[in-house]
Amino acid sequence: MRTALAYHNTTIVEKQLLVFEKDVLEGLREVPKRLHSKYFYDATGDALFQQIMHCQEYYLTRCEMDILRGQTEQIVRAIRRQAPVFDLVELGAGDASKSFYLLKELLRTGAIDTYFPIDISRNIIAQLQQSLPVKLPGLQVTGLNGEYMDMLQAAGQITGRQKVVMFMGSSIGNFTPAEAVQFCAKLRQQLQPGDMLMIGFDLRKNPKTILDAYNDKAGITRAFNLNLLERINRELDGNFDVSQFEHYPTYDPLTGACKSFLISQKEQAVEIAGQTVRFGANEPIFMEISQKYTVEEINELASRSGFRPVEFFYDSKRWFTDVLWQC
Ligand code: AVJ
Repeated sequence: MRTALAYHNTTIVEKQLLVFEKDVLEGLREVPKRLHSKYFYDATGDALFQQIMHCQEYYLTRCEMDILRGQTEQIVRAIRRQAPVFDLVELGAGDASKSFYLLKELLRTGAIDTYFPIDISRNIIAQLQQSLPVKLPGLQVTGLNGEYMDMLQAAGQITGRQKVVMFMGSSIGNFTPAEAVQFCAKLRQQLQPGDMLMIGFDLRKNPKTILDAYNDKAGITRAFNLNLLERINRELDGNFDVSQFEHYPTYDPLTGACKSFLISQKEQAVEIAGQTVRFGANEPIFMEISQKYTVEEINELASRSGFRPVEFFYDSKRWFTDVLWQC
C-alpha cells in the first residue's frame, strides 16, 4: 500500500526530474549550448567535488580553511560587535567542515544556540542533523532541505532573532557578476537591517594558478564535468558518448571569468528523453563559470545589492577572502 508520505515523496522526486529534463533540453537548444552547473551535484558529482577539494591544484578550499581556522576568534569578535546574539544560517552547508570552527567558537561564547544549515541535498541535511549535535554538544541543528531563497524565508519564519547568513567556498563564483548582484539583492530582501552576511570570494591571482585549479593533472575536474553528461544518460535516458566530448577550461584575466566548456569532438546526435540534440564538430557546451574578484569588485557588489562592507579576512597568500557585510 502506498502511504501518503511515500506518495508525497514520489511526487517531489518526479517533479525534480521533470525540471531537470526541461532545463537540460532548453539549455542544449540554446545557442550557445549550456548546462547549469547546479546539476553537477548528484551522488557521483558530490564525491568528485570532494576529490577536487583534495587536489593539489585546487587551492580554494585550503585557503578558506586557513582563514576560518586561523582567524576564528577575530571573525567571531567582528560579528559580535554588530550582533551579540543571533541565529546562524548557512547556504550550501555541505558537510559543515568549513564552518565547524566558527560554530564551535560561536557556541562557546554564547553567540548562538541554533544553526540552520540549508542544502539542496536531503542526504547532507540528514547527516548534519545526526552528526553535529554529537560533535558540538548543546548546538541545536535545524536543517532545511531545499532551494536557498525558499529555505531562507522558512528560517525567517521560525526565528525572530537577528540573523547571520554564511555563503562560503566561492559558491558566489558560479554566478556571472550581473547574476551575483541579482542574487545578493534577493538575499538582502530576505534580511532585516542589522543582519549580516559572511561571503567567500576567490580573488584574482596569477592566471596560470587559476587555470590549473580547473584543469588538475589527475583529470578529476574533467570527470566532474563529464559526469553531468553521464547523469543525463542515467536519469534522462540519454546516450551521450562521453569519449566524444573534451574538457576545455578557460580563464580570462581581463574579466576574471573562469569558464569550463565541453567540446564536441565531431558532428554527432544525442538522444535525451526521446528527443534528438545535434552537435557540430567543435561545438562547445558552456558548463560553468567560476568568477574571480578584485576587492573593488567585491565592494561594488556589496553596494549595488544593499550591503555595507564591514571587514575582509584573507588567507596568508591573499588568494581568497571571506567578507563580512551588514544590511
Ligand atoms: C563549488 C562553485 C566553489 O567553482 O570553484 C570546482 C566548483 N568546479 N572545480 C568552483 C568547481 C570545478 C567550485 N564551487
